[in-house]
Amino acid sequence: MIGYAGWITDPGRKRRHNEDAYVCEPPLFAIADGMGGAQAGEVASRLAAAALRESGADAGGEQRIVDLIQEANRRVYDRSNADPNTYGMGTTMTVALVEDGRVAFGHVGDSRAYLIRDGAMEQVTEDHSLVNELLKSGKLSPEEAETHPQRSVITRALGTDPDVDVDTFTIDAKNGDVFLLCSDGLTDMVDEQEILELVERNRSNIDTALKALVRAANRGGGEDNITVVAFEIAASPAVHDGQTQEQALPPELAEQRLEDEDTLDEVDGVPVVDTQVIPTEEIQSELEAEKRARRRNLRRRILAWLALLALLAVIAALVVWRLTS
Ligand SMILES: [Mn+2]
Repeated sequence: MIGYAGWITDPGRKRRHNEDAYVCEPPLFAIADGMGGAQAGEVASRLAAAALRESGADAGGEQRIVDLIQEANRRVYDRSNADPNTYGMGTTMTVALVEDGRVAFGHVGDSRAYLIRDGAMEQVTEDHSLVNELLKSGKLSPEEAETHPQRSVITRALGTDPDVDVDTFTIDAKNGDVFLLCSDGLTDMVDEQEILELVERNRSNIDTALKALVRAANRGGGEDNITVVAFEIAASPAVHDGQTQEQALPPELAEQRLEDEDTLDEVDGVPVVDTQVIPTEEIQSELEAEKRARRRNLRRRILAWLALLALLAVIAALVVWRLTS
């Protein structure tokens, strides 16, 4: 069963708005990282999270999650098409549903889910991002990937098409497992080893762990909104003593605060790289074209060398002929 469950969200140090949204309604958990100009990213992620909260789920596994995500996708897509101010908006979404000792996942975009088990941490979702495509095709090393200027290009999102392709998988849970759902504002700023250490060090109080993660992300630059949802699989339910979530605002208040911020002038002038969606097929055909061009080049170089060698052979033959005649 689910022991402790909690969440934290923070705008970070560079952005005035928080375009992340979350769902923490055990046994249903989710995270959404919105994108789109002006404040459309907030609209997208909040619409998607609201769709999940409204429908709710306590059973049904992967299929139920796919249905929820499709519904969330339709809502974002419809609004985007109806409202020119939000046209082109989208959001990532990573969903977990705990049921009968198993955790089912649905995933779209570059937010992440991690499993911490027996002192080790493993990313269980696959990033739908340009950088991950380049990594998989061997074009980038893991070190290069960390600082790649187009880290924010994702290959899949909710809201950009009438249908969305959802990754699904299920993990058999063990007592003591901790699952983290987090936006890239955490994982771009804090390396995995440090995330693991911070959670392990505060294993007895995950609220403290969540705060430590946000602090670390802000220390690392806080370039993006930081949101983490954590839940633990335990033999008995956690005792909630009223101390939990003391720092984070409840959803209504958090939204209130966002609305207040919306009325402020946009004057911070911080250059923020907007997330873009480029489908995997496009990236792959681009890589293919590059490969073909390289092969063509190689062929051309080989021909040039052969021509040069032939020329040298002719000259050598002429020289030999002159010397011997
Ligand atoms: Mn983000």
